[in-house]
Amino acid sequence: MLNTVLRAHKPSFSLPVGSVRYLETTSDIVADLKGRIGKLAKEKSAMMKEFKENKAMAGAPIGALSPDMVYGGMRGIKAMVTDTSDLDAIEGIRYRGISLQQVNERLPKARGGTCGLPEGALWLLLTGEIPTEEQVKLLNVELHRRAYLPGNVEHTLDKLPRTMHPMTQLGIGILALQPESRFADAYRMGKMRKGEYWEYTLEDSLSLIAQIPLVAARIYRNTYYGGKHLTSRPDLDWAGNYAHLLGVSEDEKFKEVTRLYLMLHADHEGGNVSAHATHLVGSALSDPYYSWTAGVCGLAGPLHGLANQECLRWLEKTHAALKGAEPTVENITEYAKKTLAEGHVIPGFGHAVLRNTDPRYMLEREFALKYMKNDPLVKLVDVCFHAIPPVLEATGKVKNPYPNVDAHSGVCMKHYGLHQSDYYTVVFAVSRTLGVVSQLVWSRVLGMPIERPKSVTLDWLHSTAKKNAT
Ligand code: AMX
Repeated sequence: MLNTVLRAHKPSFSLPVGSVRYLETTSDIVADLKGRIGKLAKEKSAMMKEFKENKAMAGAPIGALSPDMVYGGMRGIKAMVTDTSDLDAIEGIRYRGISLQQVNERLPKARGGTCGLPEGALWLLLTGEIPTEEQVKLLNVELHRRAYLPGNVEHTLDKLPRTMHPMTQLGIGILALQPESRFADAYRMGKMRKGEYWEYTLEDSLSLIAQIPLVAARIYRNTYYGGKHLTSRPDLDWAGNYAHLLGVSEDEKFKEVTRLYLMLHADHEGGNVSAHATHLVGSALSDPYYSWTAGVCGLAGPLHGLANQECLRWLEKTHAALKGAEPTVENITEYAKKTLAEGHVIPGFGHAVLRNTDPRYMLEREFALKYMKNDPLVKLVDVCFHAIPPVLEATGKVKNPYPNVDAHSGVCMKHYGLHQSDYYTVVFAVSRTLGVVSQLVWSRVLGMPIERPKSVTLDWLHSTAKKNAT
């Protein structure tokens, strides 16, 4: 069924040390994927065409702009088009209009599993369709075929200091893969027409998705297991194989929780730091490897992806402070107040857009209460769920006092032996690769231009606001 050919590639420019191989694919599943993206592209391109032809529509107001939006981190400014997912302040993230709860129910599962497969979520993000079991199976075959790391990339990763933060290692690893980019190669050689940009972006995206679990697992095993690596299992799905490569647990539930985690974190619309950074860099026609490296650097920030490592640390500190006492709403309320009084945020609570409990948190909570309810940290998370929102609400300034997904993820991972919290954001990054590359493909499908917003000086903003204030 599959007709995929690995061939040695002979590029015309000098290459770094190592065996760079390109994948020339004509597999039926990639053709199927491209066909479905193409079908949706017709519908979406018609909308874009209407904007181009109808000046009144293109210039119609869609919202007012005020100085607090400009100096306030661009909150509320509708300034990007991202079709893959949309974040509703109350319902949370929807992949192509479908709530996460529904996505989890409707996506194909691993044998005996209950969690939607993340590669199914990729299909949904790219095509707007829930894939069949057969499509997900073939997509996995395709991803396994692309799952290799050139020798020089392995060498680069293996030589990094063990003390270097895993996110720094990940950024280096993805950048080291950049010479694999078919998009960059085709652009450089002038053999790609504009209408083909998205297909080359898709090729790179699929390869990057196939490669990133290998990079991430290599970083983990180098940093915490003395460089003893495990080999991929082609019988496993994308996330199951990643869990296997990490090698922390033989428990099938660890594979299942990894599938859940990677499915839930796959996409979070376009304005969050890592997605926006990826989109911005991609808008300069930098390839997916360059673009996602930029996003990964953003994900490494403590107010964004790094928050999940901060969360586990905070929970561990709280657990230790209880000195063996059972967590209760009373003692956790006191501890949360102390954290605030010391000038720290409570990690895992609050959100820039959400104004409700994160549905991703609820899905992880459901899993945790089903499979690990006696874990002391799960019990603590449960008490925090009840105790912390009133404490944050009482500050009068926190717009969303409810938990976000990061408040639960670390505990689920730690339960199965993945306890190195410095590594958590890497797991997040593996998952988010699915969303950001889907967004890149669609930016190229829609022919989005280079981003170049106008910045203003503070003097201009101040004097203009003063003049216009009524
Ligand atoms: N603990 C203490 N204070 C908090 C808080 C929290 N969990 N969440 C918000 N606040 C404070 C802010 O620091 C801000 O204080 P300031 O006016 O003195 O600067 C005030 O409440 C208003 O903030 P906001 O409008 O409600 O949130 P925001 O959009 O500015 O920030 C976020 C959102 C997520 C950065 C913030 O809620 C936060 O720091 N939370 C803790 C870290 C965290 O969980 N991050 C993960 C986010 C999800 C992700 O990307 N993975």
